[in-house]
Amino acid sequence: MKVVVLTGAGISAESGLTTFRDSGGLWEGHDPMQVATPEAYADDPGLVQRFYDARRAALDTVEPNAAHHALARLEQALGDDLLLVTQNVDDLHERAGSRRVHHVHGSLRSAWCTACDARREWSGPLAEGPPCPGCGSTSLRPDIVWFGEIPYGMDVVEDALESCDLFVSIGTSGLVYPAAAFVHWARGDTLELNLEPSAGATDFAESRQGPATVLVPAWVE
Ligand code: BJW
Repeated sequence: MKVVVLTGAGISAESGLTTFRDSGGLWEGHDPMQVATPEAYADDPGLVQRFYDARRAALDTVEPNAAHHALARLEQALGDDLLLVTQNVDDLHERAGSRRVHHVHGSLRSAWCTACDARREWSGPLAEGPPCPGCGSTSLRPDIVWFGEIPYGMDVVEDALESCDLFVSIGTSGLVYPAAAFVHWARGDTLELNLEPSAGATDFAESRQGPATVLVPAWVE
């Protein structure tokens, strides 16, 4: 049985990472959604770098939860028949034991040098403008897909959805494309697991409501 699982911010909420649209909170007086754009970065790179530096540092304070662990067990059971696609830029799936995580919106643990185009693992801050270890320029930005940029590895996701038996969407509001359209690309059965019905809930064959730490282990077992 070929399964594609998509995760969003809701799966990490119970680990202590705030979601984008539930919190309604501001960061240094800015809507997080206004910070996650190339235009915001061009206008004020320091502000955007501090936003991501803070989120990168926060990763060290949180742990994967029961939902991340359940998906790692699912990978052990299904092997190559599972494609785990995440919109999240945290590393909680990997720390729960998932070996093959497809990060379509990039990763906080990676920096991208726009001068030499290299991407490399990164754990410290970027706001101070550290030199790129490869070319020495100070052109490192978070390796994150912002609005208007092209998500990573969409060909792999599209192929997997077109040949899957089941697509499961977990903890995402269904407001951001292309992930919001995956339910339409999926050939097989479709299931949503979310705290509340998402914007696309009625497009799924089944939609279950509740916290991810309850719904995901129950679905996997
Ligand atoms: C729980 C829970 C618990 C809470 N348990 N659940 C008009 C129409 C259609 C499209 C567009 C349009 N105008 C522009 C576009 C395109 C645009 C887009 O979608 N805009 C929309 C706003 C309309 N998209 C893009 O620009 C994308 N690129 C693109 O389309 O390129 C073209 C292309 C595509 C494909 C092939 C080739 C070319 C890029 C999108 C980049 C998104 N980037 C961000 C920020 C960067 C990452 C970061 O900083 O972390 O990614 S935006 C932000 O939203 C982040 C997230 O990954 C993403 C999705 O959010 P998510 O995960 O759904 O979180 P929330 O907060 O919205 O929802 C959480 C959910 O969890 C809620 O439902 C809760 O109820 C639930 N929940 N606790 C279970 N305990």
